[in-house]
Amino acid sequence: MKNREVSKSYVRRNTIISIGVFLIFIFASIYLFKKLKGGPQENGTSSTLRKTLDINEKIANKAFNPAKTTRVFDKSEAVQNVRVNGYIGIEDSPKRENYAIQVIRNNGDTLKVSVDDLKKLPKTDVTFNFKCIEGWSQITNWGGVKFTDFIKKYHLENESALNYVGMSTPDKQYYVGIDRKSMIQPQTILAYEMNGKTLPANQGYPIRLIIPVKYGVKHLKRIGSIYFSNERPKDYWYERGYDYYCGF
Ligand SMILES: Nc1nc2c(c(=O)[nH]1)N[C@H]1C(S)=C(S)[C@@H](COP(=O)(O)O)O[C@H]1N2
Ligand SMILES: [Mo]
Repeated sequence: MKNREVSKSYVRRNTIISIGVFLIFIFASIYLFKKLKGGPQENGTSSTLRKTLDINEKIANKAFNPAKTTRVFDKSEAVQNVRVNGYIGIEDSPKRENYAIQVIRNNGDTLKVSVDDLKKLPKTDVTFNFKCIEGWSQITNWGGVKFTDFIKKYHLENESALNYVGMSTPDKQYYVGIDRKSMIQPQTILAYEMNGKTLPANQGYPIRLIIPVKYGVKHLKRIGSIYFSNERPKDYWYERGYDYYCGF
């Protein structure tokens, strides 16, 4: 094989190009880093990242098919020692006699739904892999009322036609906003049981949200109020820099 003759000018040109590309890369990285760090902020993170998350949400939400169910497991596969994570808004224990979910109708009226009211509706249960954005997951079992059955029973069809559902704890310390399609997915339940027993206080007694198409953050423990809106309801972790959508 003939050795290739490499001219000095060829080497020089290539060296300059290499250094040039390297410098452009470095400066672009610094620029991007500065833009993300020092640039405008929106709900606890940079506007640039926020825009990306919002675009992801639009795509995910378009593609989301509420008829498609999350993988379920046999009840026997559910863990017995269910991890407890997050105590915001559930530090004191409520008196069950006084407890009722306040549902705000579109006309401003408030509907009060007690645990006993909910228990009169058909009961379903779901065993699925509960995932937290902190990086853990576990198979858990929950029993309660399908959100769609709740809508039907209380004639909230007009309300649930709006784009979002907002929920908060009775003391308003923890709150979530969830897109309509995820809420009407058939595995979304207002849960009052875990592993066939009354919900423990630290797991949202008397009623919590279980929404298998979302990460743990959206499974609000101890629902105090529910409202419907075309605008995004406020969301505790969104305000602190997390994704609004939090779905898979
Ligand atoms: N009221 C309330 N609900 C909450 C939280 C919270 O801090 N307060 N944390 C959320 C988070 S981040 C997770 S992962 C799940 C944990 O549910 P678990 O304690 O039943 O495992 O609850 C969610 N619901
Ligand atoms: Mo979480």
